[in-house]
Amino acid sequence: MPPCSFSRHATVSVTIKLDLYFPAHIFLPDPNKCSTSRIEPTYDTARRVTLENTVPRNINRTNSTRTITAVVVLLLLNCMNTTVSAAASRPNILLAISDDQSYPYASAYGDKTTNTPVFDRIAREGILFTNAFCASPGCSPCRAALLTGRHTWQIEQAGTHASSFPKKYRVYPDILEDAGYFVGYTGKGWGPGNWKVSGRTRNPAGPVFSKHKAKVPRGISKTDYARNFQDFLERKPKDKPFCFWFGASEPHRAYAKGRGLTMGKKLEDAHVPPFLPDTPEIRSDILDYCAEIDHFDQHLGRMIHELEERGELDNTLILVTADNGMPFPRAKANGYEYGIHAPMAIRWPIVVKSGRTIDDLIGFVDYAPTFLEAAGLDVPSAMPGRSLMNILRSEKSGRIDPGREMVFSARERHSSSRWNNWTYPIRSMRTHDYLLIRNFRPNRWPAGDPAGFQGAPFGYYDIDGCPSKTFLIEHRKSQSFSKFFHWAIDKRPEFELFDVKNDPGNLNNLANDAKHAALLKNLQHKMENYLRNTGDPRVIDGGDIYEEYKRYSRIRQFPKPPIID
Ligand SMILES: [Ca+2]
Repeated sequence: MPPCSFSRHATVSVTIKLDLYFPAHIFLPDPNKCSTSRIEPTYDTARRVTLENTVPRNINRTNSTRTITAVVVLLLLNCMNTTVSAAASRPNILLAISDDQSYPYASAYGDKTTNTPVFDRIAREGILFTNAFCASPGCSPCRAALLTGRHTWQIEQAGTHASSFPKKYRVYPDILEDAGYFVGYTGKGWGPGNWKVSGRTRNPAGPVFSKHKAKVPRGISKTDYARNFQDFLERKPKDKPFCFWFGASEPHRAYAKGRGLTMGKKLEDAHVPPFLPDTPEIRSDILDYCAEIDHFDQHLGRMIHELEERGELDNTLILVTADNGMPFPRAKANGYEYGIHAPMAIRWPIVVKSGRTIDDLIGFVDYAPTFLEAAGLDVPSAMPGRSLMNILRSEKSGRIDPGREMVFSARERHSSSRWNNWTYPIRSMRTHDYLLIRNFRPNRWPAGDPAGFQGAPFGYYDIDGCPSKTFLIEHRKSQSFSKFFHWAIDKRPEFELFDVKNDPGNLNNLANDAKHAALLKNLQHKMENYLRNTGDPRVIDGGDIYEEYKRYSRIRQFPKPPIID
């Protein structure tokens, strides 16, 4: 017998009665822990439907006889349906992740060029997060960190781009599936990379639901994400909660050039980051990027409509974000703000008080622990991330958790863009006011070797091919624009320090500024300690192991550089 006087039936009955009379947030003894903890009386949509179907609508405090009758009926129903209720009391989990979208490109953040009413609704009816940071500025390592709840430097090959995904690192969809969840994904799961070579039988994001295709404009994925989600829901057993990964391929390049303008977006509305030239060409490229963000948002809207139709929306924890920053020079594949700072919002109305904006620093390693805790599961000790449940349950806005002092992001190899398929190792540490970056191999080219491949005049292949990259290369000697080119491609010092509030484009490196010397030392110490304590090979033994991890995508050949490090 557990050392506790509450049975599961008794607790459920009390919970239902409270659901009739009291607000959603009440503290009761937890029968499992015998300590005061939170119980969500309106947690269970299936149970609430039962309630509405069986209890007279006019039940009230003055009609005690009918109230007692209702409670007795509910007690009996619960005795009959304990197993079903136990499963249904867990929320559905919907992760919606776009591909290459930076903060603040969503209309909820005030961006004028994106049109994201669905993201805005999630934020309005839940929480808008202003400080969520990707685990890596690249697709596969960031997705692997999200899936495992571990930093990229803790998951071997999965911590670099387009490699493999060792089977020993468990992912949250598998853990939830073992706990009774129905699991699936559509669009882009974990990738690019080779999960089969690791002995896995499916993408780490789960079983794929991507067979439904749609007619779409050029540049947009043919996968009909929302229709596939519908397919997934139709296959879901009624008594199981679900865990679904909606991975859009947008706004990853390539874009149909000029599509943003064609859609009616205006050049003057485009938010041009400080490290890009403010020209019509760049603005138009940004409009095309925003047009693809809109596509992601529209499919999310169809998914939410589907959940509403099925009565499943309010018991679904929806988290919307992006895997890394915008595919522009000095953004994606960089440790700077526009490479790692992501849009993020969460809606889960039976637990989360709406209309809040949270400024706490959030890392992608926090999401798997959040999903597991929301599902009532233990968070494995190997996950360094911290569940967001305390923030979700809080009713406050602003900064909530004083323990959230810093978040980390990391990259190794991105594209094949240097001699010998070298990586470009970066670690970023973001506090509320500063961004510290360590470039572990400062003799290498951060955006890739300058030499082109197979006759191309220029390389820099860690920058996606695009009109903005072409513009920088073509204007590299222009008096007005050469600085933008050099910001994107020049070699960087080992340490960079930025004041993120006054320098959101991260252009003024304070690492050599005497006034910031003490701060730099303090932050370097914190970064070193954290990386060492979490087993980062880069600080423990130099991290040359990263050069050995196989890349499964295209490999390019470059001339041997003068310095081999
Ligand atoms: Ca991406």
